[in-house]
Amino acid sequence: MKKPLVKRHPGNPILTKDDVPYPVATVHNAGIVKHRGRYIMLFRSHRLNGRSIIGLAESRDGFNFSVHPEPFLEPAKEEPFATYEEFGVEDMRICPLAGEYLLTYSAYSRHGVRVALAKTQDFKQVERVALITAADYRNVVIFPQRFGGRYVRLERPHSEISPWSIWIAYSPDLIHWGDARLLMKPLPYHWDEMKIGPGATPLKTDRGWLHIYHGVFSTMDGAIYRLGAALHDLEDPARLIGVADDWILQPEDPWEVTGYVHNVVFTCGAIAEEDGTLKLYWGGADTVMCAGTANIEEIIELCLQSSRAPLHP
Ligand code: BMA
Repeated sequence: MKKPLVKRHPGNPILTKDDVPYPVATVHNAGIVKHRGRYIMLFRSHRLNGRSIIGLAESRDGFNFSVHPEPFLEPAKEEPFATYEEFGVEDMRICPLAGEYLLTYSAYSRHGVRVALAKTQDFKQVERVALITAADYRNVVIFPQRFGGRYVRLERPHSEISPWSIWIAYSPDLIHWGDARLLMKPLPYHWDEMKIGPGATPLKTDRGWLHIYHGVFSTMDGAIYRLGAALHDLEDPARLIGVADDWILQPEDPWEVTGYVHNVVFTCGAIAEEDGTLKLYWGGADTVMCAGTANIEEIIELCLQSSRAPLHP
């Protein structure tokens, strides 16, 4: 048997609801970043009313985390955010840029799902900036660098005509976004045929921006969420250098196969270590947090050697 690209951490699941000092039903879909030598994880939890909040966990080694006594972000009380966060806040991504951290998350309300932007410098004070999409968007990841003076993001709008694909958009100020373009679509009869969406904040490597995304396949037993890898040009992230045809991770462990939503591995964050190791984090079955390691070069090779067309005719 070929050895798996992503090696699961033996201590998985690395974080569960039992580690959280306030009442929650799940711990999953966490953004992650290294801040002053520590790993900071911003994870999603369902409260016992079924709506989501974001908690904070901290670690020295990236695998053993302890959770802060209070949630990090709960639905806002102030407008305009209160109206759009009424049903919960979900799936936060962390983008380190120019000495601060940009936080993007899904804001749910009776008006649909849209994406909000907040900022922090220290993970203590958090300031909401703006709602940066209209409804029917999720999974916004911002590149941790500006290109030609502009911020760049990957996003996942949804329409009946063009279901759940990955687009790119640009902004001069993080508030106003435009110049949007379709980059990657689900491929028919492929592991990602139902939908795809941005996953972890893209990681800068010598050979391009590595983006770990999710793809979904629909079966008679429900959907299966897996993770794939794509490599974007360093200078022009709208140019895809390679998209791996094979997935890099699928639900296999019992806590990925069974849980709140069966058969889900879903990432919102990964870390590129200086020694060339990728630390990848994913929610298992929307219930627990898991981690694994991979060799960044091997994932890049997969993107280049077995590349599929990002857009099919
Ligand atoms: C997606 C999002 C994710 C979740 C996944 C599987 O639509 O809601 O947060 O992990 O479904 O339930």
